[in-house]
Amino acid sequence: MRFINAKFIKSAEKKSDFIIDSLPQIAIVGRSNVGKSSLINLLTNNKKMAKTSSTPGRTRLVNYFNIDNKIYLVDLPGYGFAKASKNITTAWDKVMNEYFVDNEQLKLVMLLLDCRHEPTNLDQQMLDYLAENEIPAVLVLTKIDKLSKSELNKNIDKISKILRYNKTMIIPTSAEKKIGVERIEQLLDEYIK
Ligand SMILES: Nc1nc2c(ncn2[C@@H]2O[C@H](COP(=O)(O)OP(=O)(O)OP(=O)(O)O)[C@@H](O)[C@H]2O)c(=O)[nH]1
Ligand SMILES: [Mg+2]
Repeated sequence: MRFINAKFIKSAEKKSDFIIDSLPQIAIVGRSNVGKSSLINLLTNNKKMAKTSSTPGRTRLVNYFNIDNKIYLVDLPGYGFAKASKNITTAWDKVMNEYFVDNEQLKLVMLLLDCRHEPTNLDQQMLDYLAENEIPAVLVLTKIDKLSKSELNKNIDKISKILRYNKTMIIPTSAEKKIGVERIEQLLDEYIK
């Protein structure tokens, strides 16, 4: 699918605010600052669509973007925000769990990883959690403009080994250099059918 018309619909703080209708949902998760909001801006070709920030933990709500009345892209709060208090972490778990469990419209989760860093325990836990709940997930690498081609390939090998995830299925992207849009568009076609 091509993303033509994207529209921010709403931010939800709790389960009763979540959108439940007939449109498929594609969610974006990953640690704070990994580039979730930037990926939405890349896909929708609009730098102002989702709020980005150099301050980690900016997006604390579940944000819904309607794409051509075909799907929702859902920007989820980042995990592993170092400054978050224990309470915020717990609130995060609760909202996430409510979002993921029994969400029949959720067709795919894109789990974002910064291509420069090794996956953390939280990334591993997220991937395991999705697998346990039988939610399809793909790995998307962000910020590939920050590495040379050979460094990137080395890191893809490493990430694929650590997470035991087929490396040909890992999608490299750069919001900065606008790389990866076509592959994600093709991928979504497979999951929203
Ligand atoms: N060079 C480069 N910088 C990027 C890229 N994607 C995101 N960034 C930068 O990384 C920072 C965080 O990006 P966000 O998109 O706000 O990250 P996020 O995952 O939404 O963060 P939270 O909402 O706080 O969890 C910003 O300063 C972005 O400009 C990219 O592809 N290349
Ligand atoms: Mg964000």
